Amino acid sequence: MSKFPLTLGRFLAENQASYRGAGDGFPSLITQVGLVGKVIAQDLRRAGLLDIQGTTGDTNVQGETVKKLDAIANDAFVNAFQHSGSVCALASEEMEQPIVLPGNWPQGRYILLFDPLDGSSNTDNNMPLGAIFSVIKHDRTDRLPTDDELIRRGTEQVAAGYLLYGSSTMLVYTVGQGVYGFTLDPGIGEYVLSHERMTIPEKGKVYSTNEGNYNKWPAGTKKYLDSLKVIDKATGRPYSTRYTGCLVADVHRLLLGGGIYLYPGETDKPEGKLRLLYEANPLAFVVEQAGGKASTGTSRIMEVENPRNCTSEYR
Ligand code: AFP
Repeated sequence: MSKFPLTLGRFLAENQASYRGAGDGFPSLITQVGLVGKVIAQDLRRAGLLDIQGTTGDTNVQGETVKKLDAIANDAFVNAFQHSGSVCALASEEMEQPIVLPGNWPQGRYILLFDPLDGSSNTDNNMPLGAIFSVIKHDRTDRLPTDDELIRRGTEQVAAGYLLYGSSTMLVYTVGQGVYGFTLDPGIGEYVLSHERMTIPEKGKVYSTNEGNYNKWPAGTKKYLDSLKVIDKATGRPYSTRYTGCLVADVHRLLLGGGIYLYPGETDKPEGKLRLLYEANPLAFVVEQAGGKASTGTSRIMEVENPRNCTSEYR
């Protein structure tokens, strides 16, 4: 007889201690994230048959071409959350300005920052995609958050995680008490606990990076990368390369099998590509909670002071 599935809803009901740090509103918030995942996964399963591939013709605030699926996924998050009563503000990699909910709308104490569709260069080739979310709290009840209050250090996150649209759809999150992974069972339309307390193996065999940029990297980065390819049985080298172009998928592989992901700064672009608020901070929280390390190369990602000069782009 098959085991009765431990659904996300039942897991949250039975394990209140597992989200206490994030507060009582967390089950409702994570359920909404899961709903977005179901809606988008359904579209992705039929992507080649629907008019949802290709670009919208617009450029986003990061200066990148907007894919139709970027816009669809962003709308899904906004629609799921703006009347949910879970949040008071939303900020997305795809939106020029954050949405601070009008005072007379249902309000929650959370602020949700998200990358609605991670790895969008994969949209037209049936490759993995993801979404990343970061949750911070707005503790004042007398007024809504200002734009400045949306930009915090990673250590202030109360929850973070991702949706992975791969051969199956997964919802993975942490509230600072370990990392939990749920797989969407399409037969019953529920997320079922599949990965309890995900822990990164101490030693991995894979590095994941866009090595096409090698000649743009500073000498130290090149040297490090070269060292991963040295043949040395004692230290388990050389590493293998695996790179999907979807950060969520590459980080998920590392959570399960260990290894290294890097998107180095370039000589002419030392800050690199990954966005601190929408990508690096939330995944750093997950990685640390799974026993790994997340570094800028010189310091802990989650301790990077969110520089005010990032706000024009909401990086
Ligand atoms: P998008 O979400 O804008 O597609 O960016 C994806 C991403 O930030 C991350 O998911 C990938 O690891 C990385 O960019 C891929 O960038 P390259 O195409 O430059 O390798």
